[in-house]
Amino acid sequence: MTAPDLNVDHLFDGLIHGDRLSLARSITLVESRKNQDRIVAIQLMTLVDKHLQQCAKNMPSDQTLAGWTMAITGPPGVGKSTFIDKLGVQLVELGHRVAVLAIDPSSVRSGGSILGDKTRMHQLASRDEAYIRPSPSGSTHGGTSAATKEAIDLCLAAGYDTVLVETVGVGQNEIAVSDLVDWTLLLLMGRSGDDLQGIKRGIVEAADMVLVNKADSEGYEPALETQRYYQSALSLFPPHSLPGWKVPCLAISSVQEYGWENFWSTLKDLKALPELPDWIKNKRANQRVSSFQRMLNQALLEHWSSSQSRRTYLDLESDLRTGQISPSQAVWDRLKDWGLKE
Ligand SMILES: Nc1nc2c(ncn2[C@@H]2O[C@H](COP(=O)(O)OP(=O)(O)O)[C@@H](O)[C@H]2O)c(=O)[nH]1
Ligand SMILES: [Mg+2]
Repeated sequence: MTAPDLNVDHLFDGLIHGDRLSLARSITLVESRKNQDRIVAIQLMTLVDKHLQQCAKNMPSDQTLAGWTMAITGPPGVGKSTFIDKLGVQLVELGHRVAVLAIDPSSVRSGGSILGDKTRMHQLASRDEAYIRPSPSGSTHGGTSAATKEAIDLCLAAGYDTVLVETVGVGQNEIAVSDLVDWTLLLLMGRSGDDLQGIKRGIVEAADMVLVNKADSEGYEPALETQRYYQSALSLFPPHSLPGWKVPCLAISSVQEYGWENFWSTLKDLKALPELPDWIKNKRANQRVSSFQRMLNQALLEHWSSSQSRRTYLDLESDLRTGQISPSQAVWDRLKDWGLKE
């Protein structure tokens, strides 16, 4: 598919009427790095943005949680896909339409991202009310890319009221996924390490909820032990930005029933917090700003390093590496070249 073949209005129309092919095409479009695709993608995202804002305006105030987006992060093998499969099916049974964006570096490596995750999510994949999409090809190092936010918005516009993003959330150059979603859920498993399981403290701090998965059969005791450990570790963390919310750590099984009642009642407690609607509104507003900032950074860098000035750019990179120039001086010089500084 190339941009000239695309009619944006037609694509948008298909998208908001829930046509899966239009959604798939739209996501492919926003993932594309081609200039001509980007121009069409911007037109599409402008329509989508307006549409979503209109939907939000028409939403009764007790429905703040419609359009709920949640990241499920955690180390490979911890059970994210399995958890999402079970959660997704329950959400569908509650009447939700669920989209899953799976950004899984381990499956990217094996070259079979879609197969890997679709087989793990076979129950959800078989539901008409669900849409599962493997890792955006534009993502760097299997991490979260700028396109992920656009893909999330496209899913919302296509009528999926719940969007789940699966990612390891620990890549080096990636955007913190928690900056793209309403809610971040960190999945761990029992006793796979004495400390923070090799998980950087920052990842734990970004979590709004922690689950210790695989609390079944021989995994049960270790999971409970880890859950107790995290529960007390979390109590020493700075307070959560949502007033009244203490980041909980629950043990759960993604293959059995254990922990699910507790999980749903914790979500119910969350929804009952009077500050939640404002907190979400504020978070989304801030995310729009950080989204712009990220895109601006990326666009400037991409433009400069891929246009005629590429040679200069590469020379500068080499000067930076060898210490000929400091990063701050390099930025200043560039701004002067562009006429933005005297
Ligand atoms: N016993 C048990 N196994 C699980 C559970 N959740 C996932 N698994 C298994 O753990 C392995 C990795 O699961 P997967 O969902 O692919 O992990 P991901 O890499 O985090 O997405 C698979 O073999 C799953 O069947 C659980 O709650 N209990
Ligand atoms: Mg997975």
